[in-house]
Amino acid sequence: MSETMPILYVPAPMLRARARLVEATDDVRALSEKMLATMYAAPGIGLAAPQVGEALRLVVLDVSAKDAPPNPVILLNPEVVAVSEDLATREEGCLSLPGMYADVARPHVVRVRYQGLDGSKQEIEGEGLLAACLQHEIDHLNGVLFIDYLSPLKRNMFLRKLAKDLKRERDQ
Ligand code: GNR
Ligand code: NI
Repeated sequence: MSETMPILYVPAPMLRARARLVEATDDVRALSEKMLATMYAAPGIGLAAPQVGEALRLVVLDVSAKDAPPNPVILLNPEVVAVSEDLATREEGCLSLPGMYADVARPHVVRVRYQGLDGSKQEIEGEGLLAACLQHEIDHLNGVLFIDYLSPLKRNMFLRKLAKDLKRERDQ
């Protein structure tokens, strides 16, 4: 397996930046391999380049079940092009907010246009967990985190708890 990368935690400014378009280059292919290794090691079901310190519109994900064969997907410049009217609520977590989980309502189905690692145009339609993951990762490319969908009270509670948890970890 490829080498892993350190994951940035809130409040790293990179997590609030807008990421730049990427081209299908060898560097981006190498980065996507390292991101997949980082995501699987975490473990997580998705990872966006800003979470590993690269302000690029690059996402990796794998929502396959634990007992199923791996199904890595790499998306360059993903964009949501259609969403269902119906919403689904599920509990989300984020590798950049370790230990924090909250219910988030999002469109149940999304269609996403992106480029593959060879630069080819692709589309993927996802529902359920895949839809939530696609939207969560694309949000990262725009500096948006799942806690932004919570009430300010709940968000601030999370942020204070996270700061405390991370300080405790540093001081240990
Ligand atoms: O591992 C992750 N799980 C998850 C669960 C529900 C909705 C979205 C996600 S993505 C998250 C990994 C992550 O932080 N990706 O940016
Ligand atoms: Ni995340």
